[in-house]
This record gives sequence, C-alpha cells and structure tokens, in this order.
Amino acid sequence: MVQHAKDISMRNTPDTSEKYSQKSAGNLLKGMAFAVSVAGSDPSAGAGLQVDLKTMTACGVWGMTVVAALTAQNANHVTSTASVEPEFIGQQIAALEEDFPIGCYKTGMLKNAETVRAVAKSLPEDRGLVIDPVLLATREYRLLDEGGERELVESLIPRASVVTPNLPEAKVLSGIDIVDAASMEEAAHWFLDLGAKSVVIKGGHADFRKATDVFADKNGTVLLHGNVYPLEDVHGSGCCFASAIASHIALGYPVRDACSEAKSFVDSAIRYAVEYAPGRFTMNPGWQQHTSYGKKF
Ligand code: PXL
Repeated sequence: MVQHAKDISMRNTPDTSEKYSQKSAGNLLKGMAFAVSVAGSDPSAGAGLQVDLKTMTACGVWGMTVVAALTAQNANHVTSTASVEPEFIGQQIAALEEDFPIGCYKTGMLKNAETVRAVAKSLPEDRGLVIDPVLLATREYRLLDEGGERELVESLIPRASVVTPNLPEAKVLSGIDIVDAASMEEAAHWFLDLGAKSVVIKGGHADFRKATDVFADKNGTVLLHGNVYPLEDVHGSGCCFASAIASHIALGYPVRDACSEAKSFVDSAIRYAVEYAPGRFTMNPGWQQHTSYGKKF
C-alpha cells in the first residue's frame, strides 16, 4: 500500500528517469485494458471523442483520446470544423505509447488527407485498429474531404482489424450501389480485398433488412441483428459502436465476438437514447448507470 502511494506521488511529479518512463501507467493500473480514440471533438458530447470515452469507460477499459480534429456543434448541427497540426497528432500518440500498453486504437473523424497521413504514420503496427470511416455528420456536414477519403482508402483501411462503414459510407468508398443483401455482401468483400482483416457494414440506414449488420472476415460472413427503434438518425451511434468494438478488442475478445458484444451494447445505448434537443436523439453509453434519463422503448 505504502509503496503504491509512493509510486503514485512520483508519477505526479515530472520524472524523466528511465525507471518511471517505461510503461509506468501500465504497471500502476494493473489489470486495466487500454484503448485510444483518435478522432474529432464534439463539444455536445453526443459523438466523437467524447462519446468514445464514455463508451470505453462503460465497457470497462481505460479509454484515452488523441484529438485529431475539432468541431463546433450543439445538439442540432455542426457550425464549423478545424484541423489539428499533423505533427501534434503524432506527438499525442507518441506520448501515450511511452506510458500505456495500448491494446486497441479506434479512428473517427479525420477531416482531411494530411490528418489521415499523420495518423497512419504515427500508429504502431502491432495493435488492434478499428477504423470508423466517418464522412458526414448526420448526412449533412462534411467531416472528411475528398482527398481524405482517398487517403483513408490507401493508408488506413488496409491496416484495419475491422472497418465499420455505414451504408452511405460503404457506397461512397467502394463505389458499389448497395441496394440489397447481395450488394451489401459484395461491398463487404471490397473492404476485405483492400486489406482490412474484417468489416462490419452497418444496416442502420437500410430500407431492406433494417438494423442488421453484415460482418465479414476470411472465415465468411455473419449477420449481426439489432432491434429496430422508431428513431431516425441517433447522433453518435457509429462512434459508440466502433469504440465498443475497440474496447472489447482491448479486453482480449476475438474481433468477431468484439463486434457482436458491441452490437448489443449499442442496442441498449439506442434504447435509452437521450433527446437532447426537440426531436434530436443521441446515444446514451451510460445506460447501465443513468437510467433516470433517456427514452425507454
Ligand atoms: O457521427 C459521426 C461524427 C464523428 N465525429 C464527430 C462528429 C460526428 C457527427 O456529428 O461530430 C466529431
């Protein structure tokens, strides 16, 4: 006990000695799993880094954040976005790598090609990697420009443990017109052919087989079924899903199991969705604790 307290106080004073620079947080936070979101900030905390962190905490991992882009937004809309110096993104990742035995990274909004390149260059090779190819905020405001889309396809998706496009994102990136179950599977194979180890194409926007996702890897395809709730877009659902997958990978689940655990977590976060502006619902990753708010179906 005394030793532990001493270690903590030493961590709180700047100490660059070899003794305290090697995976020190990993040693102190024994038994924790570590996951990192590399994404954009949403000040309303419905999506982006903020919902990622809430999700990771709820899934039982030590979540951390690398700020890769910024948005100004409230419960209704995004009003503007800004980028982060590519070099500074690398510095944030390098700082975490010095201290934490990170099991899985998750990427979200990356704004442009420069940012995607900086992230690809800075991420270590030997970690779980969930790529959420965020293109638009609720089908309106562009969160990744066209150059960024190309860079994502070239330098990040091929490295993914799993890539998690929704239907519109899968259509734009693959160029495949997804209109039914067969074309959804074809698109899933397009991501595998690109080099991603697995893919989940989310069926939330589908007018066929609604709320059913397609998971595919080299062993084949499985369907992940969810409940259909009477809500249009729930803000932050993609971020929450990808973060829940990253958390379960960090906890040691095989990717396919991580995806089905995440699907069930997200299903509850939608069931308890929060109406934070009239008619605007956002995810409630705290559904296990905060059932006093949120909508019950
Ligand atoms: O849901 C996609 C998304 C991701 N990241 C940030 C966002 C949004 C949607 O608004 O704002 C920062």
